[in-house]
Amino acid sequence: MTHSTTTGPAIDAKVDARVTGAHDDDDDIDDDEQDATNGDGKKKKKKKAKKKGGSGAKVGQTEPPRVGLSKLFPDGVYPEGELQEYKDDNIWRTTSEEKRAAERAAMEDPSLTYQNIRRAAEVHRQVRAYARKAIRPGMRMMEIADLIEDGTRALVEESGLESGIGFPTGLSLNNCAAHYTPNAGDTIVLQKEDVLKVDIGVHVNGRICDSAFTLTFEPTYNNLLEAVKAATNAGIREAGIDARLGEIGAIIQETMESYEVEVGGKVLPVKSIENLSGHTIVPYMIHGGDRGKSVLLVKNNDQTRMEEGEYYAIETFGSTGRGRVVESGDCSHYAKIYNAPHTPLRLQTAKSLLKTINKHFDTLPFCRRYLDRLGESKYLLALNHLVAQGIVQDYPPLCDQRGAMTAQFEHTILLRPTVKEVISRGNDY
Ligand code: HZT
Ligand code: MN
Ligand code: MN
Repeated sequence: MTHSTTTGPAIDAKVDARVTGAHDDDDDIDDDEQDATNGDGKKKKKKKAKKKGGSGAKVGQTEPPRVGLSKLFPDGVYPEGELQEYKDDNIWRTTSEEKRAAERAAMEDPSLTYQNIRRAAEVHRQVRAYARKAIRPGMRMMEIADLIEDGTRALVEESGLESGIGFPTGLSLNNCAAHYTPNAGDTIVLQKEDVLKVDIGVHVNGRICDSAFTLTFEPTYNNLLEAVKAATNAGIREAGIDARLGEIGAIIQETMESYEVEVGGKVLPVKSIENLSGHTIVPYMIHGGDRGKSVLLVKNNDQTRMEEGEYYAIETFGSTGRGRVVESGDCSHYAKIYNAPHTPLRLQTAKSLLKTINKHFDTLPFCRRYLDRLGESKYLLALNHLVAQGIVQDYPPLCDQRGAMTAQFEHTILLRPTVKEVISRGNDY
């Protein structure tokens, strides 16, 4: 395999990658990146060293990305995400000696340290930068999934349950908003008219970075994307210790629904999808399990408050359709249910499959492709049995009505004692 290098020697990598990390909002870097990659796809070698202090992303990384992050960050210190001050009532936290002490404690305790999630987030930024460049109409969905997941496995230095993919790569198209990834035999080819949601999960020691963006190849849906990006950012801004979940939903909806989009000469309102939500994340569990909290995308009466130390995936979905999803199509995503009942399994194939799941995924979501690559075959009956027994949860694709278009943007945030950290923020979204 030939990997062209985007940059100079790896020795420069640490400094440069950090420059381009989380909160570099130099706009002309984005333009620069585009110039370097549009066209025939051959122009991969771009001199970056010259542009001081803003050489664009992933210096020291290859294309496709294959350099493990420990090579780029030998001291094990990963870039902080975007820091946002808590709002009005909570601004005292910034200077509170008690809260600063809590922060120090968190930084010292290896089980609580933020380095795990920051490493996952840096992998996310580097993988998605490549995904954005490489994904083109004409590609099969399977190729797209592999391109992303091969990158994630390499950069996170996949190792058992210590580091790896956080959940199956979501590649939902058009009216489908979430939880589609190809199964073996899938023949779908990406079209230039498609609206593709790219939802990537990376974990380090169970700390999952859950972040997603939307790709289009025609300008028609630019406003839809702007609406959803703005709604997600409004949700992030509103989030904070003691913030009420219902109020965050209201602001998300207000922001989202202040946009409209013109499609084929018709003006359509953008609707917040009313039955999708953001969620807490706890180690090895993409949604906070029994005590999980959800952040709806519409105004509601949930008085539950966010709390110090929580991790949230703040994600919003906009739609040109009804703004409601239903389960539709073949299922690809699954996850073991935390606290599943101890059901004795009579079906030997199900017992054996459960062993595989326990060993390779524990409670992390997985998809059929991941079972295929582990050498499992003809497992569908067993898998369906585990679902029927309440041991595994299935997560079928979630789609709005035919003809509707949906978009998503998502970030993982951490409610630190003194400050809100938008872990997955990049110079792209
Ligand atoms: C479930 C299965 C997966 C969590 C949200 C989500 C992608 O809709 C409580 C609130 C991956 C993730 C999830 F394989 N879901 N974020 N990114 N999907 S969810 C949910 O099931 S549970 C939202
Ligand atoms: Mn996601
Ligand atoms: Mn999520």
